[in-house]
This record gives sequence, structure tokens and C-alpha cells, in this order.
Amino acid sequence: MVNRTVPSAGSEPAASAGAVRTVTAEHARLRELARRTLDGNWEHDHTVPSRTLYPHQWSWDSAFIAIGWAHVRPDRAWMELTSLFRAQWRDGRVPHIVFNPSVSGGAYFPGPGFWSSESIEGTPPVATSGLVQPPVHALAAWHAYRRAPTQESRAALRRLYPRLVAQQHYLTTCRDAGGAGLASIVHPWESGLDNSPAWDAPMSAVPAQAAAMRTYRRRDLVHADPAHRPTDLDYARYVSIVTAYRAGGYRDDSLIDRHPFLVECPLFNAAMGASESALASIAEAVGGDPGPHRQRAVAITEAVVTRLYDPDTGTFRPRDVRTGRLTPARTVLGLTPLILPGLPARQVESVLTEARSARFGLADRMSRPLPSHDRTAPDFESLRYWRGPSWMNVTWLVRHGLLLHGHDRLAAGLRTSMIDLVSAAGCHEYFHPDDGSGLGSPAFSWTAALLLEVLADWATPPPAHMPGDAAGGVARRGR
Ligand code: 2M8
Repeated sequence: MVNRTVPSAGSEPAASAGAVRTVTAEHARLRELARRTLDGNWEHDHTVPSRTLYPHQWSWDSAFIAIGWAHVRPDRAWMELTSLFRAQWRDGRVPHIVFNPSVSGGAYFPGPGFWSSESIEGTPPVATSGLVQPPVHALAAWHAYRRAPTQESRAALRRLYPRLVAQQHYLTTCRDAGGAGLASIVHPWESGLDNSPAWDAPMSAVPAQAAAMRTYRRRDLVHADPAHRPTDLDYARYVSIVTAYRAGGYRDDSLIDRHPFLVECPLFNAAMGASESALASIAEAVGGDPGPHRQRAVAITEAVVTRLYDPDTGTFRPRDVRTGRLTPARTVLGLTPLILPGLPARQVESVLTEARSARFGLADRMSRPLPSHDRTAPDFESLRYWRGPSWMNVTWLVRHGLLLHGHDRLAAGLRTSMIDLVSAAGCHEYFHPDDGSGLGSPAFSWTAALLLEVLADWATPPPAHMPGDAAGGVARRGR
């Protein structure tokens, strides 16, 4: 774990006045670092995840980033979400990349020419990808609003509301390839955890050869160490799946008969359920009807439990819709259904057991950061992207879920771990799961944004769309 030069406030109740002053000074320094990082990545109406690796707008990045902006520039939080949803397709999908026309087409692979979204009916004037990412946007919008509930924020929330509803509608209808009330992702990029071991089994059925990548130029390798990134074979498969989807005009009918990758992901679907709960709160705030959102939140939660909970291992795992089987890897994805306010107590307890095990090491005082994959698995890799390193956004989601279900001490453990990581290494994209050193891009937006959120959480209660508030579910118990 990182050298803790400074104890994090909130986890050190008995600290002396001097220690508290040191903590306060360190937190002020971190807040400033986070604000400067976001400022440096701000680009007229959105924030790039990283100036080098990701020079456009990414969907779920923008959601996390908006949460951070709400602390320092609420106007930018709403611009961030508004610009993203301006690129929403007519069918309701929110594209995972919105390309900035003033950035050269070759700055990122695969760029706008590869996706050719302009050739599809019902797409916006700006070039986009044709995939989506985990729908954490309603959750984020509600967080941002709760942090700065001004008249302007409410007006922005009201304008966003129908677009958030359309996003959910697209996912719950067009993407229900398995017919059980869950959305399927059609590409590992849609999970956000691109090369997670969770996708190894379904990806092994996707035909591709690493040599296929020689006809393209991977821009990520200009900025990052190949040992920290997905492999060429991964990329060959990524390209082959997009090519298949694009050939069908990014349509979603009969995917089951023709698409090479079709998976129900626990994080993606938990985000969809949590967003329905957040939409219930948003509907109340803007004068809409929360009822249908509550009903959908309950239905999605039930489907997540029925389809993705594995009683044998006591964790959640993705379901490969093409084979009907749960995928074997036990990754951090399995912990994320905690963000469902109505997750039944039995599953909450099982997930906690999994999280506290040697696989993930969750504790009131973490000795190492939360990894993205099971530490005890033979394919755990400390450096390679989503195959082991620790990520702030997933850690924040798990922490949010712990707070929802009343596990405040465990949530405090994650909070301290997140703050310590950035305190020692800076706003990196991801972190070494053992020594906490910074990996990937050094000035990464969601790391900065979520740092602002957890720093502030010491003094303020979590937002109010808690179980029993808008979404229904168990009463909150502090532990
Ligand atoms: C990573 O994914 C992109 C493709 O979408 C890439 O590797 O080029 C992932 O970490 C994803 O979760 C994230 O949204 C994106 C931008 O930060 O980068």
C-alpha cells in the first residue's frame, strides 16, 4: 500500500489537533490539485478524460466528472451532461464517445471515420461512436443536483430528465437481447472495464487474429506502456465486434442470431437499476411521476438477482447470452450490485463476504486499494488496465453501495484508501493494486472528480435517494 504520510480525516476520530490541522491542509492541497486537473481537461463544453489518451468526450466519464464539477463549478456539471446528451441518438442511445470536431481524426483510435455515425439515420450532427457505456448518468445527475440544488441546477435537471428517461428506455427495450428484463452489452467497451477477465470467456469465441491490428495504428500505445494496456489480440477482437455491429447499421434487432458478443453485465445492469431509483428522485424534484421509475427499479433489481447472482460462489457474474452460461471470472463487477438500493439483504451479505475475502480485501482500514480483479486468481495482473489495478470510479461505486446499505465503516475504509492513493501518487487513471503507484494517464478527470466528492463526504451526508426514500427497499442501518 502507499506510504501514508498523512492520516485521512474521518477515519481518525481520535487524532490530535495538530494531526487534524495537517489533514485539513493536505485535503486543501488535494482539492486544489483535483480542481486544477479538471480545469486543465476542460474543453469548451465538456471535460476530456485525459488530454493525451482520450482527447474526446466519454459517456460514463462525463457522469463521474459532473459529480466532481458540482463541488467547484456547478455550471460545468450541467454543461458536461448537457453536451453529452445533445449527442444522444434518436433511438435513445447515448454514445460512448462524442468526437470533438476540432481534434484531428487520427488522435484516437478508433476515430470518427471508423464509426461513420453520420451514415446512420437518427444520429446527431456531431460524430459519435455507436456503442454505449454503463448508464450511471441519472445517478450522477442526482448527485450533482444534491450537491448544488440551485434554481439553475433544477432547470438543467428538468431539461435532462426526458433524455435520461429515453436512455433507460433504449436500454430496457432494444438491448434486452436475453428477454429477461436486463440490457445486454454488445462490446467489452460498453462495460467500461474493457479487458476485464470477465470477458475472456465470451471474447474467446470472437474470431480475430492479432495480426489484423497491423492494418491499424493503435494511438493508445503512443502514450501508454503496452504492458499496461489491452493486447493486440484484444484490439483485433474489439475491431471485429464493432465491424459486425456497424455492418448491421448499429441496429439491435435479432442480435442473438447474428452478433458475436452479447453479455449481461452486473455493473451495467446495476447502474440501470440504480438510475431508475435516481430517476424517481429526479421526477419528484422536477414535478414528474416517480411511480413508474420505482416499479422499474424493483423489476431490474429482481432480474439482476435472478439472472446474475450465483449462489454457489455468493457473487454476481456476467451472463453470456449466447451460451446462457455465467462467465467464470470473479471480478470487481461482482460487488457492484450493491449500488441497487433494493438489493435483498441476503445478496448484500454475500457480496460483503466476497468483498472482505482475500480476493478483494475490503476492510475498515484497507491495507491495499480495492483491485479490479480477484487478487488470488492466476490471471490477476498488477499492471494491465482492468485486470488487477485499482480504479477510482469502481471504488467509488462500491463505496456508494456500502453507504446505501448502512456499512459506514467499510465505506470509510474505501474513502481513506481513495484519498491516500491520490495523496501519494496524484490524479492517475489507475493505480498499482499493491503499492498504490500511479498508472496510465497522470492527470485523469474522473479520479480528480471523485476525489472532490469523497473529500466533501466527510462533512455531508450521502444524497437522499436512499432505500426507503424514493426507490423503496430496506431501511438504512449504520454499521
Ligand atoms: C477506456 O476505454 C477506452 C475505450 O472506450 C479506451 O481504452 O480507449 C476505459 O477505461 C473506459 O472505461 C473509459 O471510459 C475510457 C475513457 O476514460 O477509457
